[in-house]
Amino acid sequence: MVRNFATALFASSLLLTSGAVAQEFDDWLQEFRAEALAEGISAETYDREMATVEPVQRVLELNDNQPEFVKGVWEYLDTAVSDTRISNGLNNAAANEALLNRIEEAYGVDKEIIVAIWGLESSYGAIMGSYDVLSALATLGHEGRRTSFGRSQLIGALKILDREYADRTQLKGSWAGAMGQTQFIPTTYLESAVDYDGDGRRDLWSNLGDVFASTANYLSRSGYVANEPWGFEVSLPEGFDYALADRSNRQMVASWAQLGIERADGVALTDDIDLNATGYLIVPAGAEGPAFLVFNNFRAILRYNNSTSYALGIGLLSNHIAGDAKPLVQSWPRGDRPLSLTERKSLQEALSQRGYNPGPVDGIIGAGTKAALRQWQRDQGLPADGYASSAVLTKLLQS
Ligand SMILES: [Ca+2]
Repeated sequence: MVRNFATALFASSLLLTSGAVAQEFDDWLQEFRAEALAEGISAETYDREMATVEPVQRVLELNDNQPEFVKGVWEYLDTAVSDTRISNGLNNAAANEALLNRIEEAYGVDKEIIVAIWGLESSYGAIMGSYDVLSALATLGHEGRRTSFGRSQLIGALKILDREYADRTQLKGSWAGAMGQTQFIPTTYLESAVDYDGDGRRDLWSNLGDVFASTANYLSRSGYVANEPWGFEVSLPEGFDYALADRSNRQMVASWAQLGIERADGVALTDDIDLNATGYLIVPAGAEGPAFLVFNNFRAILRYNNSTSYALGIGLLSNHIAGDAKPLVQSWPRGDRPLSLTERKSLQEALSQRGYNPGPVDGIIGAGTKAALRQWQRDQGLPADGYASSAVLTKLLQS
């Protein structure tokens, strides 16, 4: 009897809890309504579309997920630039050659880069995400570590519906609200999507002209420069100061050539390129791995997804699609590995204990930690690449 009573109490408190959560989410939707209306969304659109919005547990889980382990850039590239993705890219580029040529000409963006983005974002239209974008964005806007992103993108998605650019059944995408064949978030859609075929809709889900032109338009608006390479592998002279390999250190090709940097494929650095083209050096796996000189177009690709691995994946895949890929001269340090979150924190602690200032012990290898690591490497007579690998942590702990 008592036990039954306790069970009943427990069950009713569970119901109360989930009821309270639902009520709280509904209250938030009501509160957000005023914000959406102030942004120009009609009350009719808001009430019609938001009536069916629900919090998505899986979105919350993915949003909270800060992985303990990260992949080495080479592992990422193995998938991004796999044989399958290359051959599908060649086939898809050939099947759409005339359309891609027209769009390349119109926007000044290399068609191989457009195809590579299409390939990485959705496997050439095969995987676009099946989350209801409004529900996913409302979930992010309501709670978690990206509420301002969720709210602004939710407003964007509602504008798309309010202006009838797309209907609700089309508004499917990734858990973070990226939509269509090249995965535009709603605000990017509103700013950069193009109705290339002139049918009155900016259809990034099923119209390839709209997909390619929108992607080219976004890259162009992000500073893409026609007739400039994204980058290429380089070889660095003996004793090179790796502190120069930094995103903030942008120099003209002529200056890099003066430092003794050469193209890894043996072509002179100053051949076939505007000597005033400005680039920076990246060593994505530290001094033990390959180095690349990257230009404005690499930065434009980073505006798509702010990850060096991603931009490198796009660049290398585009070389394959253009038919001029060369194998890397310097191989990746596959025997080493990037540090886990716990190890990144112990690296920061160890630097701090040795009198270097890496900033807060948060496991984020930002500019401060890199500078501290470089200083320690310099003091040890090691290449100052600031790359936090398992090998460097071992040396640091032994020092
Ligand atoms: Ca269209």
